[in-house]
Amino acid sequence: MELENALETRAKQMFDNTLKELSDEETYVVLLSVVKDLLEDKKTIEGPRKVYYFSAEFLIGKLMSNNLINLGIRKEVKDILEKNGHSLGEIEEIEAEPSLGNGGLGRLAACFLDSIATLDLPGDGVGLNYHLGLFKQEFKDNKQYETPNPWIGDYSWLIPTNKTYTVEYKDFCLKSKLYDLDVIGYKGNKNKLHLFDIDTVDESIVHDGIEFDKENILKNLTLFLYPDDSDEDGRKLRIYQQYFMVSNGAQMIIEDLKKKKLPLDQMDKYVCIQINDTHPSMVIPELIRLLMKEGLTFKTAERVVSHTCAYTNHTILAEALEKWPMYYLREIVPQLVPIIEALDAIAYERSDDPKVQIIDDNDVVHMANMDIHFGFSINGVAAIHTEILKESELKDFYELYPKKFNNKTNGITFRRWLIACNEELTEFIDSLIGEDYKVDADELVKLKEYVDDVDVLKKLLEIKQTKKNQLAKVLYDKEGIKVDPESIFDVQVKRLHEYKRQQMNVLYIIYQYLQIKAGHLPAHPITCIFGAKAAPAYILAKDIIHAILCLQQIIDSDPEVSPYLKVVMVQNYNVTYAEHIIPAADLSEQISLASKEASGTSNMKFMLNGAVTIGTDDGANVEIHDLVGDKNIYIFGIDSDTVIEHYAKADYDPQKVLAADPKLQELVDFLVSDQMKEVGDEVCLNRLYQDMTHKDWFMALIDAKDYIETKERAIKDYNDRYDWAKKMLINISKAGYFSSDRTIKQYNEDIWKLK
Ligand code: 26V
Repeated sequence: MELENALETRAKQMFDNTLKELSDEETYVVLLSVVKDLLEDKKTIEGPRKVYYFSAEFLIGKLMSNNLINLGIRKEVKDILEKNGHSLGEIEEIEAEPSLGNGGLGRLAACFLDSIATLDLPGDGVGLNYHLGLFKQEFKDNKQYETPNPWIGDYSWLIPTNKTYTVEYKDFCLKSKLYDLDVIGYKGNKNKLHLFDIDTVDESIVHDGIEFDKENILKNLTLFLYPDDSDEDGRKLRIYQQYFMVSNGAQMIIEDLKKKKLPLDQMDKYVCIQINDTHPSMVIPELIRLLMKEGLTFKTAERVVSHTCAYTNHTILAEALEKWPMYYLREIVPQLVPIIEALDAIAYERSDDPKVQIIDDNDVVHMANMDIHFGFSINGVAAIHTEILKESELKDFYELYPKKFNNKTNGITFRRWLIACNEELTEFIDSLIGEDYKVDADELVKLKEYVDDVDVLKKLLEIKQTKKNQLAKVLYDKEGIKVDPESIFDVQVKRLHEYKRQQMNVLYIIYQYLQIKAGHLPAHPITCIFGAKAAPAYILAKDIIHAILCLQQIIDSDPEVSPYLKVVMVQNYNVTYAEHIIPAADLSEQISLASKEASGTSNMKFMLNGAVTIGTDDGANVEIHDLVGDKNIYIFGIDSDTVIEHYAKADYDPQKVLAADPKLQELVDFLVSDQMKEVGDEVCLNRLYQDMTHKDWFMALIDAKDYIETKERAIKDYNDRYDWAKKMLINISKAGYFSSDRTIKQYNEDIWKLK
């Protein structure tokens, strides 16, 4: 009643109308305003020590449904709105999605904030308020185009604050403005996500898609996430952004300690900074610099900062580990240069091995190396990933600092990836095992009791069908594409990268297409669903998108094939899309080249929603495999040791693989067939063909045969519906381990030690 009154009163105040008479847009605004007030009233989590999660990305997604769930009022709000002629689902859709992340790394940061608050731990996020986020993706002529993705309207969850700091660059200073977002724990108290910004950003400088003047820092600093760094100005802008983020965050932390009259030379007692990948690494020299300005000696500042900062590594791809030429830093943040040089000298005293140097012989700063020398903890994000770091990628560091290394297998918040996105499954699980699993995810194992219960299995299949029907409608509404909801929904959604091997899935589609054309129908009709953005300057990734879209067109216009095979690549895959797609998936494609996917997190989301994984023994797939057993996952491909050996010996040659397998050659040749060229761009298709047949750096061809055979087996198995439902149930029952509540408990016990 109270809530209904609050909504009615606000409707009157804001729109001089009753809830019933409001448009959906107005209803959203009223609801937003009331919920923001409820959040404001919540207690801020406090404690003797606080973690600050520094991250260039927070892929928070739309916030309404999550906030309602965590406030414990979603059902009530839904009923009130329904009574007044509104659908909560439709109102939630109105919110613009902030795209403040690229993929897994940014989404992980958002899941972590949810879990930190849910566990009642004091912990805030520190990041940037990108006005246009990551680009919005559109397809035209079977190609990706990028456009801006504005998300901050007149009404948003952002809370403007009075906090402002001065950030110094070589040639000018910027005054920051801080916006906060409340992060509410599940039925609990709140923390904050701090997003720094400047007042002078000017969205009107963007033209021709996402082009803008990269040198005009005053106008562009917080325009986009990860501006195109294929040119020097883009790379420099990234340094401007990163320094802005860390300097503001560091100043805020010091200000807070001073306000509380806590001794700065014991900062590590009160504060822990988690450095999410290398983007915030400059926080180390910046904190030292600021503490020295506060009167600490370099030695004390270096010691206290080394005990405050912890680093998470999210990739072993060398090209993704940031290295900044010293002359960039001299040009942009010269005040950090003497500090980085002093840190490099200390590191050199500890080891003169060039592989662990901070500044290399070409005067380039290796950010990860600085984190490892001057952070007290280094963690990987899945068991196999951490082992690879210790045994090969960071071996020399591991020998130097064995105690600093630890593993924290990633996790996902069940509040968003089950409760919010799959109400039907949530209600069913509640009815079987109660609701305790929502705060203690391991409780899901209780579902195993039902593995032979035909009624339960039947209901599970029914729920999956419901989610598939819902997705079919979304695909029709958003893309104008009709899919058969009775077909197998085979899904690969993730950033487009060669190591993730969407191109291998392309080869499977070609295989299936040619089979059907030859009169061999698949065991069950298949819909291959893709979602992926390619970095604007990543040519080959764009070529792969092009190949997928060309296949989509060819198959669509072939009535002989389309009843059995369908390809759908959705435009602008984002968190909201994921919330529709993941609950509807039958098969979860996790087919990275073994050793290259640090963890993956969509694999966990699919599993929790009852999809069965087809994948390599890579990242967290290894742990999923261990938990569900061989019968409930489809594993294929060479293992990580073999991959690492191939790289070490430099002996992988795609030509050899093709020479030994003429059928595979036929599939690859299709990429440059007349049929493809008729609908596609010859230059793109030839480039992809050349790369695949002469380079294939991520070894798609070596695993292609095994992948196709394994997938065929999965598709056959799908037809034994009860046996498949058992696989689904086992996957759900074992997903508890992948709750980010577990991950955060481990971060807290081993690294942060907050309570
Ligand atoms: C970044 C870049 C930057 C430009 C060159 C190509 C490239 C390739 C990969 C990356 C990834 C950077 C770090 C990252 O996003 N890692 C992801 O982190 C997730 C959360 O831990 C994890 O689940 C994914 O496996 C991992 O790829």
